[in-house]
Amino acid sequence: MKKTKILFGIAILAVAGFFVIAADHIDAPAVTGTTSDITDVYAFQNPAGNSIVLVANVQGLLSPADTPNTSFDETVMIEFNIDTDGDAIEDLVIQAAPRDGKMYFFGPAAPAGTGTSSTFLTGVTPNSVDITSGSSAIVATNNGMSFFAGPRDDPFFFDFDQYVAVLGGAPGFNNPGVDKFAGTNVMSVVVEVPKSMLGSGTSINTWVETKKKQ
Ligand SMILES: [Ca+2]
Ligand SMILES: [Ca+2]
Repeated sequence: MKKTKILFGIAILAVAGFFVIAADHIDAPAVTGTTSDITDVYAFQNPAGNSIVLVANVQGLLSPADTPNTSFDETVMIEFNIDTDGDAIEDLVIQAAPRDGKMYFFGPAAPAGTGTSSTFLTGVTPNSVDITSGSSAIVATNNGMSFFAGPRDDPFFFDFDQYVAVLGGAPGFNNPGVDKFAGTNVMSVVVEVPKSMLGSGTSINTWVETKKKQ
């Protein structure tokens, strides 16, 4: 259940970000509105329980009008970190990098180094998927893995106005709430990985980093 706790922690961070700077969907000025700007991270099992789906959403608060003009930054790598032995240090990574209309995926494989700097995995054959431009998703599947990259409706639901009201003394949230993100898009990178490719550990912790080419 450690994974659940980690995901909850991410949700809390997002909420805290909201309060301070309007949204975690808008990070520091250097990354706001770019592929470096992570909005949310999701990880869950497929219904059969034999694979893990990892989702990194970036570049939040895109309007439908702006979405067709938005693309992934080719100088930014999105790295999924996967810790399989509970020490909060990545044992495996999956790296996603766009080039000429395709998103390339490297891994899962052990990274050359851990921490804040990353280099592309070597000795692995990357998978790729055509980057989706419209609402109809292009999904590529190879070797039991599935891949997607492109714009999606932002799945993060948050009743921000009522959140502010609760902070001001309101008794609680309404049912149903009002999704402040309704009608906005994110750029989404999704990879589904068989558990058999993630080692034999008893837990999986995962987080996402974005890395700008130096
Ligand atoms: Ca580890
Ligand atoms: Ca890393």
